[in-house]
Amino acid sequence: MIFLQEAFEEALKAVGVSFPNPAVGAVVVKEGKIVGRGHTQVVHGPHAEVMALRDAGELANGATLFVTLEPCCHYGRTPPCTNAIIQAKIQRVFFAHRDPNPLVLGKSERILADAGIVSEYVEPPQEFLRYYEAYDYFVKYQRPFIELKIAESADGFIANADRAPVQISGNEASIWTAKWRRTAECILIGGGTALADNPRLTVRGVCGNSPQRIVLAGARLLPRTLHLFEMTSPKTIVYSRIPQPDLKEIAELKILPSNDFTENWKCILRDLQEKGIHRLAVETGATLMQKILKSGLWNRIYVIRSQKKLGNGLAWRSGNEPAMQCIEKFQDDEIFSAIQELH
Ligand code: AOF
Ligand code: ZN
Repeated sequence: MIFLQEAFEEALKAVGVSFPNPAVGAVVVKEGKIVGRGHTQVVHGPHAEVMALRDAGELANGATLFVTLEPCCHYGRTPPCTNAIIQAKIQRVFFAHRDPNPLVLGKSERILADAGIVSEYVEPPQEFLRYYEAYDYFVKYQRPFIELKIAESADGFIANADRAPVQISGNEASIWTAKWRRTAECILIGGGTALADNPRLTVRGVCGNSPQRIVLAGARLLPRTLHLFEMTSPKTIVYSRIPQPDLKEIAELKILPSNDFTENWKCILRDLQEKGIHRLAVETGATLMQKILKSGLWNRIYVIRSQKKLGNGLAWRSGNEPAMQCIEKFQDDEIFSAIQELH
């Protein structure tokens, strides 16, 4: 369904903008052509459907609406999208996910049917099958969905022995990573990775927003020269146990309360929960990965395994890892994943 794919591309523009509302995209289609597009605006602003219908104007009359999430039918901070759809005289609605919000779930289909509008659930495109996994989780548990990612060589190393950065995975995996990053509102790395790899953590090569950057610096001092501090809007958030004099004014500094990793991790997750963040992407090195796995406070893990061997280097596995399944095969890499039930 090409138009649903287009609606998801729209939805990506709302990630990191619309939270705590879900990031939704919509397109209005008439005679095989897109005549209106829209995505969810900042909270209190219009929903995706309203934006797309405004964009289409008169052309919405008799048209089909493709929307990534079941349209809302309740008065929240904004009026129901079902009203806007009925008023615009849309003929048919396709949506790709049922809204778990109890005020909405399953109700819009009947309201639209009563107005003579057929609405139908259709499965999302393959790439977006897990797109609303984090939103569903947030609605159910009021907590962010935590996704971990690490890349290893065929012989299980994540870096050379001297910790010098080395490109392990290939081009297709880099695109996969960019596409993964753009679905998260926040991305977190450890202080060790920040210092060794000096990453930018931006979304490049594909459309989408770069997530808010977060560094868990622990007891490491970070210099202001890192790429992470080049962009000051929004400022990168740095959690540390020590003051970071070099980062005053260029980062959002937060002091961690404890010497215990799990306590600190809970504190970070609470902050994200309060902000209404649905998905946290974590790109870890060996130490942080093992600490998070040990804490049990994570939801999904991705391991990119390259066909390339390093021969020697920094290993990350300690036996703590869950059993994983291959979910994607590329020319140079395979992606393995596991999910754990966490309430
Ligand atoms: C839609 N389209 O783009 C979004 C929806 O308080 P409100 O009025 O902004 O409503 C928020 C709820 O609406 C949110 O909890 C979720 O159930 C739904 N989000 N619905 O039709 C959208 N973002
Ligand atoms: Zn709505």
